[in-house]
Amino acid sequence: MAEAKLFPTRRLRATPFTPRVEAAGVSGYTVYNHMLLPTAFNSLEEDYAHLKQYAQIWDVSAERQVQIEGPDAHKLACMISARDLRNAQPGRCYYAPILDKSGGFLNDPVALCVAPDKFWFSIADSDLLLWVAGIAEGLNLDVTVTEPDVSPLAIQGPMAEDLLVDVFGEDIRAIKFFRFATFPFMGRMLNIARSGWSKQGGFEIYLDDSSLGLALWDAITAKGAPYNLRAGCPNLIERIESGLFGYGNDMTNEDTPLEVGLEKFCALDSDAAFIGKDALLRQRDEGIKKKLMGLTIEGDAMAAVSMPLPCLKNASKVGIVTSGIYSPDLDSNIAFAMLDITVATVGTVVDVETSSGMRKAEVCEIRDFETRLKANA
Ligand code: THG
Repeated sequence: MAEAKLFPTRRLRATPFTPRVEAAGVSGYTVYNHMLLPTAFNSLEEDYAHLKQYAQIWDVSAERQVQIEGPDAHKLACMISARDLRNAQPGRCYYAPILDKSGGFLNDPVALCVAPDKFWFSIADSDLLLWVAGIAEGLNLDVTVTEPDVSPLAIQGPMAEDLLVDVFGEDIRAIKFFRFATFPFMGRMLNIARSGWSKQGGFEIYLDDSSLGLALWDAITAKGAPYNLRAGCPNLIERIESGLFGYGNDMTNEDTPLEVGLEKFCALDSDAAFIGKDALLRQRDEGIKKKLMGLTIEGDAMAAVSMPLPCLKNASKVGIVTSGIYSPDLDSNIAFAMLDITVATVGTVVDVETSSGMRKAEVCEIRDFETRLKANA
């Protein structure tokens, strides 16, 4: 695609941290929930190597919160979430597929139970607010559905914990994975969770007052030197190795959790009721026709896949590569591909139509990338 600049307008929102992100030398953005989301600083490969060794500060404000608050908040949260939230506890995060009536993904947020009557759905890139507010209105539920002034700032990497201890104190260490606690900052109490869109460890700070964005960034970077802290962002190479899927790229409303391999986050074997459940149960009985799998693609180091690449078997189309790039640590091109069930088996070889010609590719389990990295380590 052309390397033209994005023209800023009111519809393309900056974040409370944008001035610092710019000063840190952001080299690429994507648009996510109508907001700027950095995609690279130095280069994808340098950012990746640094993320695996040190600490990075990520402006992930674009992971907007859909807030549901009021007497019917829990009821509505349960209805829209395939994840069983019936026992949701304050201080916990839940990866929660949100499905339409056919079982197709509308979003795959992290749901935070902020209080028994208050939930934040920390969303991927789709206008989930409209769906949630529409259901609330249609059912006349006693809730308010809003996008509050909340902007997540992630600290990721193996040194993230020590850094945040220097900023917020030893209590940071007590936060368990996918839990959050509150910490004071300039007169506010911020939710800080042990979570984030990498598998290098780290935290997400939910800043609930935009006017403190630069002060928060500066307070953290002031303590960053011992940890070689740099600005970073979700990294394409690391997230493919780690098996983290991007909504809109790896799955859309055409795909269900069974096809993407996310059924473990869906309450199919309980009496939890949620939108899309009947369709998923039917699909489970009938069997899926396509599945998201891993691929290793042969040949020279591939550039980041920016458009779906056709996958062929005996010259017939059998699927698409949804995300892919060269992994330095695996010394291989790695990818996710949505494949016809007839070829979605480990060891099957398909042809991928890349920008640099046809290449052979071998199907693997997505978790094999992480297994191979651990074996190499
Ligand atoms: N953080 C926050 N909001 C987000 C994301 C995030 N919104 C958009 C996007 N990322 C949502 N997608 C994911 C996908 C996976 C995970 C988090 C967000 C994740 N999964 C863990 C895993 O698969 O091992 C744990 C899941 C669990 O145990 O519930 O971390 O990153 N705020």
